Amino acid sequence: MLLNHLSRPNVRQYGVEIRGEAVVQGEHTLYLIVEADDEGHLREFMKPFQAVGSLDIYPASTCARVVASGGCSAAMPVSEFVSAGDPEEACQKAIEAGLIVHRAHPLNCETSIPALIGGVVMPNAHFYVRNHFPIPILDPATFRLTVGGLVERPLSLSLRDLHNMPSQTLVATLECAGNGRTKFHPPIEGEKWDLGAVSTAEWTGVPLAEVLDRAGVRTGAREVLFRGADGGMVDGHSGPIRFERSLQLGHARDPDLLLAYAMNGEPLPIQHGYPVRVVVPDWYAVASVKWLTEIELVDQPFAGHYQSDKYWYEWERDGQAVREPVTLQRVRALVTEPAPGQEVRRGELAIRGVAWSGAAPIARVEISVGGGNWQEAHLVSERRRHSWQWWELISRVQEPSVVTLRARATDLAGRTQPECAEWNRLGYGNNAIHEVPVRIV
Ligand SMILES: Nc1nc2c(c(=O)[nH]1)N[C@H]1C(S)=C(S)[C@@H](COP(=O)(O)O)O[C@H]1N2
Ligand SMILES: [Mo]
Repeated sequence: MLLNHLSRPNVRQYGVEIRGEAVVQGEHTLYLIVEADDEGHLREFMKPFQAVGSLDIYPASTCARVVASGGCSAAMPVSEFVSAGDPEEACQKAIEAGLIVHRAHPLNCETSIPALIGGVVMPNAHFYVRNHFPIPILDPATFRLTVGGLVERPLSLSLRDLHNMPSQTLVATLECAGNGRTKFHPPIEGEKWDLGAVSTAEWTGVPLAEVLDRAGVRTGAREVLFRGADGGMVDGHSGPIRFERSLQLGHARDPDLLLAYAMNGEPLPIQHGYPVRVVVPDWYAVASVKWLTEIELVDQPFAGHYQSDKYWYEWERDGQAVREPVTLQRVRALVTEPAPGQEVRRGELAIRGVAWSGAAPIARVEISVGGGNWQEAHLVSERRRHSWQWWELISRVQEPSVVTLRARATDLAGRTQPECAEWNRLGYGNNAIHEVPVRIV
């Protein structure tokens, strides 16, 4: 029915013209570039697609014809920028989506490990959420991202300005530095993350480097400071603070850093930073500032709360305090299948999971079944620079018993997972080898 609908004569009847078509291999997604003089005609034409799945319509500003004619004359519908969700509903939705909610105010919830099974990316509804303050509500019509400090040309960018700039899309894994915190002994204060404070999405936005170029960085600038719209009171500060983080200028110019306004092809959901967030691939996600409203070029190392009081590994070694900032994601593998405690039948046993590392792509994942030798798993998904990697191993188990499955990842930089991660005061970066007990019946 849909193929007939797409036939040229039928398309013409709707007063629209198809300029391009694409399907994504392995996904049930069809992209069309459609020209129409009227949005109503276009929506009418697209209706049958809505009956079989979800439909998104975006104005195309980069289509060759539109560019040649001097840009799209029709105003972009503001609904285009409207985020999915309301902060009041975010918690309820998280529960409905099966996220494990640790705290409702501010909302903090993790992805359940079985929900990680299957996709290259996590659907937005299943993506873990880490907030330090209440979710701010930003009005898309009046929203401005300002770029100031040591720049030649201070900027004040509307959402439309950002959408009209060159865009880039990349798949990146975000992981909270506190992921796995509850596995440390003795226990540590802070959000009680198990292992699901990690997810992967396809992010679309403006390369940060584009915006820096447009503003013109002045000599003397050393760091780029990102300020979120959220804030509040924290221990050790007499007045309210904002959520702020900085990056060294050299790192900020990395072409893969994005000011993202879309997540898995949808406007950024409100809990993930609507309307714009930073995405810093490979780094623990604290660097990926949500609800971004200000960028400032500064000449001094930034020393705000989330930069210098938190997000440091702190150890005591030989009576000496030692500290190191939290930066790249440590190498780690998770077993997503079978689930802990699951009963599995004797015979063939499929073990699957994900693995990622901020320093380099995954080189190998090894599995040990019931304390046996390490066996190399097969890396299944496409290897993408900033995304987790799927792996699987088909093993055999003969005797009814309880066995422990262990998965250990190694990256191309030669980093591998420890048996036990070094305890640190704030409980970051616990990438100890994941162990999953299963019952063979
Ligand atoms: N503005 C702002 N940005 C923020 C945070 C925050 O509380 N406020 N939390 C950070 C932390 S610690 C993490 S782990 C990620 C979580 O991103 P997510 O909620 O989209 O998964 O956002 C980061 N960016
Ligand atoms: Mo985090």
